[in-house]
Amino acid sequence: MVDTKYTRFFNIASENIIRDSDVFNGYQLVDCELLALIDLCAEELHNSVLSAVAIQSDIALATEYLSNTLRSRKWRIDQNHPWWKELTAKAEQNKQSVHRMSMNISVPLNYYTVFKHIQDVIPKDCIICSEGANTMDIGRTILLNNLPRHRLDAGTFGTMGVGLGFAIAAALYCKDNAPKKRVICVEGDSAFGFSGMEIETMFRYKLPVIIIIINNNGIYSGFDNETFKQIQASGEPTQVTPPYSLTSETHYEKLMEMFGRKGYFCTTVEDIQQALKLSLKVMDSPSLINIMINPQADRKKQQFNWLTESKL
Ligand SMILES: Cc1ncc(C[n+]2csc(CCOP(=O)(O)OP(=O)(O)O)c2C)c(N)n1
Ligand SMILES: [Mg+2]
Repeated sequence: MVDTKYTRFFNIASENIIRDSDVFNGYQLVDCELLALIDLCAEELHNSVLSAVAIQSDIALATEYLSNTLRSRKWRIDQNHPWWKELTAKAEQNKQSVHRMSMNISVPLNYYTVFKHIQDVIPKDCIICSEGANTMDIGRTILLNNLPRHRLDAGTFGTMGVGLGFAIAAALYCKDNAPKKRVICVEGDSAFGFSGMEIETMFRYKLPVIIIIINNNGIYSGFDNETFKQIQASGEPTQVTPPYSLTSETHYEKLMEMFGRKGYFCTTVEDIQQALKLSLKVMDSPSLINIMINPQADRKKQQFNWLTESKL
């Protein structure tokens, strides 16, 4: 049962708004950019695009309510319906293309391969803090959470600079409440730059956060070493260096040496596995794993622009 005190239904004209006829015969509900949004925070409703149905609720309560209601109305999906067939075919296609990319271990690595091999090794109850553009967006789809309140990332407005602070707060929580739980902080190289010196705080408080930098020499993408050098040699650096590109192959892992420890610079899947294995043993300081990927690596092609376009 849904506790109506905590579940508020916005813009549902009547209890009967979701009928199978609405979904299947007209364009009323299907032909909109976002069919339904369920979110705990009222300010998130309609924040991205206008949704046909916006529900402020705990997701567990809302889905339970929806499935009970649909069941009581004996609503069912005809598995041969074109809408359902198209949806399942598309889901399968997506799964296969992600699988194909994540199995490609050729160097320089791509995002999907890196995340798959991180996901394979990290504890399933860890807290994941993450920020970046591609790093955060692709990471959300592969680095999964089984438990609630175990992901802290830059959220709707994508503000960079919050990742290490989040990781420190999460690690302090773990220290007192769940000493065996690990905090994994997955940062794009640009995102890391915003508050990277918080690593000093992690050393000071002996917090065993594992910082993983996904290094593509830039924001969304960058240049390989050679191209970057050529660009810089072509004129005044402030004029010729594109604002989205960062210094190529920066050895962020050397920050660890300021505190007398060693970080890891990884280019292959084996490097990543070894670095993670060793980092998971360290309990008295942060670890830093700097993973070089292909600076031109990109996300899987998106069909809908509204998934990625800026709202500002
Ligand atoms: C405070 C702030 N400044 C600037 C931005 C613009 N911005 C969005 S994502 C991003 C960094 C993305 O690059 P990176 O972290 O390297 O991730 P990548 O996409 O390369 O994987 C920046 C600077 C922002 N979101 N917040
Ligand atoms: Mg980057």
